[in-house]
Amino acid sequence: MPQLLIDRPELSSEMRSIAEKVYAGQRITPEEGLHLYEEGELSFLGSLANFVREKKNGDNTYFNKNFHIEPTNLCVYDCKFCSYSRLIKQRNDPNSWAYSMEEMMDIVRNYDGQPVTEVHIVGGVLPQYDLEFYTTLFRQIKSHRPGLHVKALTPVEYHYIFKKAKVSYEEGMRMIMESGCDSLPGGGAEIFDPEIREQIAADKCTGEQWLQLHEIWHKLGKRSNATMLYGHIESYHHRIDHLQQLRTLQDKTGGFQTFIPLKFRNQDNQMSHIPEQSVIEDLRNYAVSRIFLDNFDHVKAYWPMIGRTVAQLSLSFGVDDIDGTIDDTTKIYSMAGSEEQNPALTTAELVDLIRKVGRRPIERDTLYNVLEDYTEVEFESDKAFRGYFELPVVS
Ligand code: V47
Ligand code: SF4
Repeated sequence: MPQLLIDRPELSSEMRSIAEKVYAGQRITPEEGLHLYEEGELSFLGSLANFVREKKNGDNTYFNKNFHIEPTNLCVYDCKFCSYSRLIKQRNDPNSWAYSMEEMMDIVRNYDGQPVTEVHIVGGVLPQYDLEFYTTLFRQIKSHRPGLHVKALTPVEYHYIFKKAKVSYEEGMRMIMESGCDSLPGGGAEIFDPEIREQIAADKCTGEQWLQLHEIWHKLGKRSNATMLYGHIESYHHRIDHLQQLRTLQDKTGGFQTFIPLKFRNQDNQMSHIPEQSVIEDLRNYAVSRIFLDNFDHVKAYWPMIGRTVAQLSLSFGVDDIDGTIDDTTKIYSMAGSEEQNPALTTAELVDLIRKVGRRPIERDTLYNVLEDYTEVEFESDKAFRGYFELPVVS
């Protein structure tokens, strides 16, 4: 099958040599990555990325049972792409919120008795949500439900709260680990290039600081995710630079679990004049990321951001994870114009999405331990559907 791709007569010698490298399990260079972005045709990229995906994960397509807590959308920063945040002076805006510790614990308690395995905590940055606040929150969650994996906050928050508490990155990271934070989500990475970052996300932690905090976290033996915000004012060159910096850190620590490309959504933010990229470009981006990041085990299409249909398509373009049930607990992407306005999927719906494109639905925990293989599991809804077609025909 791969041979068929290489044998295409119209393939340039550069593309053939890249394909040969990928099939031989060799790493491609940044120049070759750039060439894929600039010249790679969709079906060619898809075949190569699918080869890598199947080599690493077969048909397995991972999801989890999770919910989010977004402590506040008030923020001291003013990222130009952010539709979700409000400045402190807008605290009376009906679309702003700031939960107390007790309100956040109520959200956790709402899931008592439900089979969720992960809480994902991320939101705006505010002085009152400081190191003391978050370490207390993590302790309270763990004491209420020790088995719930706490995936919380990004270097954007950590840089801010450690500075305010006058602790070093190393001390701060140890403190949050000891208080019950289990892993870091991938947010806040945006684009590492300083010139682009300055224009879209001035003042918050730099790309270098983002990488440094993840490195320290990995050296404590913990895992994290990585993202890239694409499809705004960056060029392919900036994307490759970003991917290259992630690949280099991953060589050093091996601590990243999954890479999540985040498509710039343009509703109601200061960059709304920039048109969103096409679905073809989204699929090309998933594919190039999968091919380039040879040392990442997983690439995720976050369905509340990209929509469930494109998430399904992405499974043929290098993606092997579509995130979780979510239960309508995040507003970041509904406020930015995603087609998913109330993101919530039942297990049966997630499984159905994955099965319909011929892949194996696997429920995982945050660290990719397999919890259940749903390939052959039948849901009540499947039975009802089959029953409908099996009704005896009355003449
Ligand atoms: O850092 C904000 C992005 C991120 C917009 O680790 C936007 O499993 C596009 O990182 N258009 C936070 N993107 C979300 C995030 C994440 C999501 C799902 C799973 C995981 C994980 C991590 O959202 C921010 C920023 O890059 N973002 N606004 C927007 N208008
Ligand atoms: Fe604040 Fe995060 Fe939005 Fe930036 S992306 S304004 S840091 S909430």
